[in-house]
Order: sequence, then structure tokens, then C-alpha cells
Amino acid sequence: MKINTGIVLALDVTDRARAVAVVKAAAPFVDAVKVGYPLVLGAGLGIVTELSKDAYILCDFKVADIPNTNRLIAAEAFKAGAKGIICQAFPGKDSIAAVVEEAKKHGADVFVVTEMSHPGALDFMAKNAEDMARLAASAGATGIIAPATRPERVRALKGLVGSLQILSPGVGAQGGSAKDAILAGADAVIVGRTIYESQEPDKAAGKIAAEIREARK
Ligand code: O7M
Repeated sequence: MKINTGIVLALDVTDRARAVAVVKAAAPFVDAVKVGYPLVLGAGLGIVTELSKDAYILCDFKVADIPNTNRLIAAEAFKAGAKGIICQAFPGKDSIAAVVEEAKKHGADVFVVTEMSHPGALDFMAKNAEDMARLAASAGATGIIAPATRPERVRALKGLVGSLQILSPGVGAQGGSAKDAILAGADAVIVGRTIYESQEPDKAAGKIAAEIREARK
């Protein structure tokens, strides 16, 4: 994924028209638009195709199945126009590798979830996050997802994945800050509600972009 502003917009709205309007407003400030189950279940997979004409679409399907099923899911996402996909690490290396193999055919990226940003991630994921990050790197993923709510964990995981990209969710509504995530080593932050619930999504996105520019200095 080409990183410029350092923002991935999490487009968790369920209405097609609203999705299109938010993307139009925020587009100059975002490197990618993350489309997940809320929007695809609300508006259909066609929304990926529609938005992919003007934006890099990262399909957040948190793919977590056996290799063959993972491959089938990834193929449909790429066929619809996605340039990247997100999968889970816990099903194991062969499951991640199946997504990576499919992505290569389409010149697309694969991001692997390690430790999530919500408090419940401490129940299980945090204890296994290092292993999951190593698995992502050894399976040939483009990058990992690590929590902006715990910047010290972003820093620790960064030390394990080297040049892999790190996308960090949890900024704003979940309490994390873009500045802290970037300073900890994230390449980009994933932001949803702070942008799409704003009356002025362009201003909200622009403000975060400015914070990231400042943090990179
Ligand atoms: O900014 P928010 O809190 O409104 O949205 C955050 C987005 O990031 C939302 O789409 C979540 O599903 C996603 N996310 C997390 O919040 N935490 C994680 O640990 C992982 C993700 C994610 O994108 O996983 C790929």
C-alpha cells in the first residue's frame, strides 16, 4: 500500500449513498478506504467495485478459515476491485499463505491482524500477538494490524516485523492518538467514527493528516 497521508478510512457505514458521500469528502486526506462487513452486508459487494474506481479499497473481511476457503474469499474480494485484504493470523501459516498466494495473482496486499485494539484483546490475542506477527512476516504478508490504543505494543511488534507495514486502529473513538501510534512506528492509522460521524468529514480527516505530518517531523 502506498503511504502518503497515513490515514486509512474505516468506512463502517451501512448505506451506499452515505458511504459514497463520506469517501468523496475525505478522499484527499486518505491513502485507502477500508470496507468491511457493515458496508458490504448493507450495500452489497458492488460497493467495493464502485468505490475502487477512485480509491484503494482494503477489504476488511478478517478472513479466518482453512486455506481453500480463505483463497475463495480473497479471490472474490480482488475480483470485486479490492487492492488489499485483511486476514486473521490464528488459523495458522497455511491459511495466511493461501491469501498471500491469491493476492500475488492480483498484485494486491495482505494485512494480518495481530493484537486488536479493544480491551477484550487482552484476554487472548495479546498473549499470542508476537507469534502472530512473526507468522505474518514468514507467510509473506504486506503488513500487520496493531493497536493504536496500546502504542507500546505497536513498538514491540514493529521490532519483530521489520519492514512490514503497520496499520493501527483505535484512534479517536477508542481513545488512541494518531501521533502516538505514528511515533511508535505505525505507517498509517485506521480511523472510522472520528471521520464518518463528523459533520465535516474532510475537516476531521485533514486534522488527523496534519497531526501525522507533525509526528513524522
Ligand atoms: O475509528 P473507529 O473506532 O470508529 O473504527 C476502527 C476501525 O478499525 C473499525 O473498522 C474496526 O473494525 C477496525 N479495527 C479496530 O478497531 N481494532 C482492531 O484491532 C482491528 C481493526 C481492524 O481494522 O482490523 C483489521
